[in-house]
Amino acid sequence: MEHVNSHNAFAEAKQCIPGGVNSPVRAFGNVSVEPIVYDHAKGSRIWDVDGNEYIDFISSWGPMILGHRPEAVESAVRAQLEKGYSFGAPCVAETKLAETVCRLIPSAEKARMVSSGTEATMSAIRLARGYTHRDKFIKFEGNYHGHSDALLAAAGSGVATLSIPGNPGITPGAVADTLIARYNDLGSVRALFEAYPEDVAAIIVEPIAGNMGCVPPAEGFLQGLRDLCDEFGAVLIFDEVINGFRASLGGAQQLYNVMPDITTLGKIIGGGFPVGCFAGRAEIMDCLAPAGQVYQAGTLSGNPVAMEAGLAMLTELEKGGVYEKIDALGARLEDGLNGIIAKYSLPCCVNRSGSVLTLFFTEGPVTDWDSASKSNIQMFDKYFEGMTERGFIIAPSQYECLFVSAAHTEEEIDSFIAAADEVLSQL
Ligand code: HOZ
Repeated sequence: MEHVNSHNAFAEAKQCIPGGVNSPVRAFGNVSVEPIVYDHAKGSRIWDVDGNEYIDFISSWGPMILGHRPEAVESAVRAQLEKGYSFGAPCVAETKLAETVCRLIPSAEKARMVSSGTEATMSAIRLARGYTHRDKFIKFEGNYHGHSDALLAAAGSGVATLSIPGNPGITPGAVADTLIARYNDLGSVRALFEAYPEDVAAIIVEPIAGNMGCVPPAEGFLQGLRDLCDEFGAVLIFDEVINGFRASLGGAQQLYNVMPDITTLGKIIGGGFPVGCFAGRAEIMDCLAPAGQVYQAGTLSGNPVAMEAGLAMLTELEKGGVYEKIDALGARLEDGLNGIIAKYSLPCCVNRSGSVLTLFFTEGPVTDWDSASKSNIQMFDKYFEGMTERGFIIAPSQYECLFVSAAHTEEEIDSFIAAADEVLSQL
């Protein structure tokens, strides 16, 4: 494959954008290949600026659950463009989207729209603190909740990928109330509550972790968090920016039947446009200004184009059939990869939750950051390079996930498995 135009475009980007990217994982810091610069996408396919065609398994890190440019979303966006694209004032679509969120997400009674997952999570923490009048919160090592100061401690995603130490720019004061527990380890959470019984405002958790690779919750882990929050009077926040409308139409909370107090959403809820949302029990949500005293705001919050895109996306998902399809494709992919691992006795394992999957280059089991970080990054690099050369786009980091969409076919999954067989046989 020729990558001349991509190379030149990225070189130009580096002149005016730090590192050439607007989000660090995209810089391919975990692998030895240069970033690919894309031109257009449709369905399961994406094309770079050299005209190379790939099957896309990043799916914009999750939002393109129906594949790229589904007709329903495109026509909703076009229709709104004719009517105006930023009002900085209420619009009907934001109410319809909030109603839809409250209908689909089991624990949501009221919802506030923002423009990104980062905004949703940082606002959810502020809200939990304002509601409980407590300062501290618990997060998990290897979980990633966007890039606000207090939440970046021991984070997954790009922080883990690039091994960024200590997060320069974040003051000790900003993280003084951030307590770190171990994912899937209820004992580590209880120990923090017992050390600060009156001070913990909230637990924030990715109910299915997706930023240290895919790491599903152990049996009883989420219910255990619910119970601990009830025992110590803390708010439980599920960060469902990845899992929301992905793990099921009602997110991970519906799949595991554990209800948080606040849920953060992003990615799919915007249909590919920049939307975030936090939603929860009315009693808590009504602490937000102007109903209450906890301040949070945004000029582009509830943007009409983004709201129409999200609404069209959720309406399509509500028609049914998508989750059965993508989960079955995910299972087919998992089986294929496990077959290859067995065939070549590779020190690898696969973690999957529905349509989200990670091939880890460690024997596993991978249940937390400690076990995920044992992965062999050199092997991952070779796998990534081999798959890219064969026309498959996967996340350029061991600590991210592969996303199957409803636009993928069984044939495409089988061709991925055949390519992976070739690549992994040479490791
Ligand atoms: N935080 C995203 C991965 N978990 C990466 C976002 C991006 O680079 O687009």
